[in-house]
Amino acid sequence: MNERRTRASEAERIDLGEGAWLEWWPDFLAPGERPDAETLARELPLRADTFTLFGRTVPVPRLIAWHGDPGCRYRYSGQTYEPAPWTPTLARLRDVLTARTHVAFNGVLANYYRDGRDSMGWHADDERELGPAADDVAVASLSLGAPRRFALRHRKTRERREFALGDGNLLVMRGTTQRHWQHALPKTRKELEPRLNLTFRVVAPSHDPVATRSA
Ligand SMILES: O=C(O)CCC(=O)C(=O)O
Repeated sequence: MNERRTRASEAERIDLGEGAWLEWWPDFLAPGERPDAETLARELPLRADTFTLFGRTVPVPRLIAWHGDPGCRYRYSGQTYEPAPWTPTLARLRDVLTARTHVAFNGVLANYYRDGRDSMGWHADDERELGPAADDVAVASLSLGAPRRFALRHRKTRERREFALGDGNLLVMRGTTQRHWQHALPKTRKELEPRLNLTFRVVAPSHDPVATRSA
């Protein structure tokens, strides 16, 4: 990652009220800095998981890998993810993110969407172990590969915000966003190339984070 480059954009802060805000970096990674989504995906131990719905075993509609510092465990739908070590590319991206956002991320969830049928249901990343603070949970979502629509909705008012997340975009959810809003990556009928999304997080290493996301 070349820190000498002229940064293509700075963060735009989008205030959502109630202590929630977003940092939107449309060109967080300049074209020469972006790892190729497919090359990076091949380096990760992406796995196809299942979850149980009304007693049935259903495939999670995406592939997943969890990387992080030792002790940063992630538990999801009854499965515990021990962190795989940082790969050189993931570590480089983490360091760039930390330098620019001033948040010390220690884990990253990779979600690989093979095509438009892969998706993420409505959920909030509201596990109590996520930080850096209870009233400032930082989830930094870096997109690589095919563009996808990302939606946020307020839990009570149902107000919606949408973003077209493309290659090299960064959307950071901050403050109390996870408390008041949910987010999702809807399915689409469009013919799409794969997308790799990296959500960098701050996990308290001494706890077992318990995720509440839906598939
Ligand atoms: O792929 C995305 O943009 C969404 C990822 C997400 O919602 C999550 O990891 O919590």
